[in-house]
Amino acid sequence: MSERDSYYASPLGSVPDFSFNSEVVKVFDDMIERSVPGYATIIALTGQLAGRFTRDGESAYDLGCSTGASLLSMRSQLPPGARLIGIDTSAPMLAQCRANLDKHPAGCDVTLLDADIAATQYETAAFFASNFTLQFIPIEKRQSLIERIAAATRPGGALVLSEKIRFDDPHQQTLHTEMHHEFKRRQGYSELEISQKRSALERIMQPESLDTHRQRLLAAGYTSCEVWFQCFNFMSLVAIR
Ligand code: GEK
Repeated sequence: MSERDSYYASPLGSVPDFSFNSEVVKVFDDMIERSVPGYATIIALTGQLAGRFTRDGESAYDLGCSTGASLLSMRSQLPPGARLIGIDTSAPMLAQCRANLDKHPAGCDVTLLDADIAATQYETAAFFASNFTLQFIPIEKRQSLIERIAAATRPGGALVLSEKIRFDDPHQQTLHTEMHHEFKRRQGYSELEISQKRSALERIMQPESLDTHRQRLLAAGYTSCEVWFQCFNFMSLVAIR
């Protein structure tokens, strides 16, 4: 577990765009746990889903692996001869991820790649996890990325896609945004921390609607997809190839 997050506790004047830098990495585990309702459940059950789809000798990917929470959960459920591949563009995230994996070395091999998930050639794999990463990819790149992931998912394999979402209905959008901010206040974040983090993410994180995600997954070649978890404006889908 990281240090307690107080990254946005002091007034910054003009708030720079959010970056996955070494200062954020120090507090990242606490930040995401106190910012995403249901995060611990999604991570634990990503492992359970990975275990169901991945057979001995097969590969599974974690896209945007950060400090390794999903990789550790997946590795605890995968057969010993499986192979895990974690990808991230942040070198400090990958260094912390390697350190966390080395603290709990039991289980299958894990390869970490310093790479852009939108520019990666994927090998055939049984399972892909993308937990809160697609939202940072420019919208115009998302369709072709999901198509390449779908093409690399073996028939019968799956993608777990977790994202912050927006709602087309303005009443629902307001309700879930306010419920999320209330969740953050109850996790100990101040109004200043909530508003500065929101400004920092505004330009670099673009949530889409559940319907947009669903249509993209089906158009890309997944045969079915269903929401298996949702809490306010955060959800996780499982798409089956
Ligand atoms: C978890 N999945 O703990 N290619 C690769 N990685 C990227 C890219 C990209 N183009 N853009 C951003 N990232 C994790 C949490 S965090 C979500 C994922 C959040 C990486 C970025 O460096 C960061 O580590 C991660 O995606 C997003 O379940 O902070 O809200």
